[in-house]
Amino acid sequence: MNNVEQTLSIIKPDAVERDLIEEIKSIFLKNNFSVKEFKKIHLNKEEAAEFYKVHQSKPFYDSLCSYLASGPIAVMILEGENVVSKYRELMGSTNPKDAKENTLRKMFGISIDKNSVHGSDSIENAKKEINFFFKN
Ligand code: IDP
Ligand code: MG
Repeated sequence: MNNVEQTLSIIKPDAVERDLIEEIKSIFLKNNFSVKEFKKIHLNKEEAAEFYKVHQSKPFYDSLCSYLASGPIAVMILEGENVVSKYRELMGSTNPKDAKENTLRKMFGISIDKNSVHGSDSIENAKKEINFFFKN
């Protein structure tokens, strides 16, 4: 297989709260993404701020970090051919209102902040984000 990549997926608090982990995981498997690592954790605010520090200059940074730390999340390493861009496509637009049919954010997202899933936006950031959650 060519271009086998890994990316980081987070099922955010709004989706964990609605018991959507298994449903979203089954969609990953249908899309031929394999789940290499999986853990459910609850970040504190400082950890969330560290994870999202690329957004520190944005007006919504503080609420974004509070939100990610507001409840348990499910974190996964997904692996597959071109998985970084394929998973971004499967997630859909940041704002669920703009997301296309059959994307995760269209199906499950509530609002731009409670948009159910996170995915790395490049191979380089995928490496950093995987390391953030799964370094040992
Ligand atoms: P992405 O998750 O589609 O990569 P980013 O621009 O990286 O989108 O933003 C990170 C997260 O910050 C988004 O998933 C969303 O939850 C939140 N966010 C982005 N833009 C806004 C906004 O304008 N208001 C509130 N939250 C936002
Ligand atoms: Mg992003």
